Amino acid sequence: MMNKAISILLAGTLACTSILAGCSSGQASSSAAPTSAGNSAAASADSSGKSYTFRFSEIQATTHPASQADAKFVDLVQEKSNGRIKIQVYYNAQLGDEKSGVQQVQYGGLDFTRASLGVLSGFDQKLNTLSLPYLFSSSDQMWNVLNGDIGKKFLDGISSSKMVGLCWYDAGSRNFYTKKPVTDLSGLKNMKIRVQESSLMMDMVKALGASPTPMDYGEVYSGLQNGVIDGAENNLPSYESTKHYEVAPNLLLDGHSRLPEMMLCSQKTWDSLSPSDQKIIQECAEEASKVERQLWADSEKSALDEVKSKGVKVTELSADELKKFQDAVQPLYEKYAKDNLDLIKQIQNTK
Ligand code: GTR
Repeated sequence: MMNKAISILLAGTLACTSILAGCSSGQASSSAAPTSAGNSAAASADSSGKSYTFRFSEIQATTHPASQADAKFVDLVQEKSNGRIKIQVYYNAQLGDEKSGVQQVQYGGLDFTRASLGVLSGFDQKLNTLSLPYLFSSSDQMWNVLNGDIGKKFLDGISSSKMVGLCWYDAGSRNFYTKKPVTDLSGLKNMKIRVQESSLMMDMVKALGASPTPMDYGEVYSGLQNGVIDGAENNLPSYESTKHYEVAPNLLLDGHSRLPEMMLCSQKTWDSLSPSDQKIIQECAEEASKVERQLWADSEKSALDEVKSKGVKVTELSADELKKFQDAVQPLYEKYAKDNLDLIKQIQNTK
């Protein structure tokens, strides 16, 4: 992962470059700077014919399924716009960490990003409801919720934060991984566990008896290596692609949270597009979501095989032990969703 100071500097430099580009072509938007249409056949189709180069911030490495789906999205947009709409993805947090990526999208300094609900619920508190531990019992059930009215309502709700929620990405279920072996709930007691910057995730770790330490994703590897933290929690493709398993080789498959992710467009960028270009972006995002879901399923399996082959000790929980985890987090439902219990029921009743 890139050093934070360098990445902020780089983000600043790129923003300036982009602002200059915007100024020279006389456009109001800093990053949505139309240039002369490279392909006049495309321009004569059903759009205004403007060309754009947008920026997309992705904190994951290029091998991660989210990154691969971002790349698919970019290709589809380029293809459907006949090359007029180009999107450059900056992987590996080159444009800053996840939270600052969302902030930049919010004020229009960046055009697109992809973010976990763990981070997004800091922007739209309603998303805490969807982030509750053990809310979804399977990936299929989660997708039936996300692809239905409830998912649509939460995507649309992000517009109050000056962003357009384009589609959902799967992010599997999250599991604890630790330097020392942990095989049951009591083993987590007082362990320093890294969490995303999320009050719900902090409360969840506390409810399970451990001590939450919020930390940037890019600092988790060294945090584990130096012993600043005893463990962390994440889904399997992230555990594998970051190589956190090298420094925390004990994986506890407790599947505490399914935190889906959203692809976001800046409202400012969105408003600069014609309705037909908006349609292209929306349709390509939905297509990328389908691709991501499949990529995710494949990579969850291969990531588990990969970490096992690297010597990771994997613990599965008995039904009784799993119930202890589920019981311990119940107070979070009261704290984060007491006004939304009907919605919780509706989600839980979705097959
Ligand atoms: C990953 C997610 C990232 C980031 C990370 C984290 O699963 O894809 O966007 O939120 O978790 O824990 O910081």
